[in-house]
Amino acid sequence: MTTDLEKIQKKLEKKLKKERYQHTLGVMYTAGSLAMRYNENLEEALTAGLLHDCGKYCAVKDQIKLCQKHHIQLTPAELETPALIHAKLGAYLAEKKYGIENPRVLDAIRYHTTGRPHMSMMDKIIYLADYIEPNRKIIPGLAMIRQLSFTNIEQAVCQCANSTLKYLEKSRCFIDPMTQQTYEYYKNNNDQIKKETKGE
Ligand code: DGI
Ligand code: FE
Ligand code: FE
Repeated sequence: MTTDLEKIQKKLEKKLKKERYQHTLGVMYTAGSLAMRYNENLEEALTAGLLHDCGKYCAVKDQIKLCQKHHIQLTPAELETPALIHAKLGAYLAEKKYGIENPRVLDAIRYHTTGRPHMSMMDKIIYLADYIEPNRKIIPGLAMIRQLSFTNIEQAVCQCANSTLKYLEKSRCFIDPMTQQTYEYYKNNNDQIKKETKGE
């Protein structure tokens, strides 16, 4: 591991609660494995995985205060759903406090919770690594998404978005339009690919 990554890791170990830190390491190594599989830059994937939840080092109330202090604009959806704020705040902190300049890494952190249409390979890797890392609680469909992540990343993103949406609907949570758009984009995309391979 490079000294940069080691330094960030030490800092995060101090800032994050034990479980969140364990999850963070799980996401880092899973992102690294996916980067190897899909020929993505390994160092960048490890960095994004390591920092993806750095915005979670404090309570939601303080996350909102930090956003106000640093003029980070929150959408109505984010204000409605505080669980979403750490992604945008995390991208800001990664840049300003951890010295990350690479826009691919910063975007992967920014969109790791909701996803987005037209995700880059780095976005997809972090989005999935967050969902499938080894410490995640086993839920129905997880084994399939874990396997798909390494065999068909487009389909894995679609299934992951679908499963998140179903869970949010069941729990009657407010759904960010971006979460919905991610699912719709990848569902249509995969339907299109299926049609093309069938020769329709
Ligand atoms: O930070 P983590 O716990 O590792 O995971 P995360 O950043 O993917 O997501 C945090 C939570 O946000 C997770 O329970 C799923 C949820 N989430 C994702 N999209 C939406 C959402 N919650 C609501 N209410 N609305 C959304 O659109
Ligand atoms: Fe997160
Ligand atoms: Fe996470």
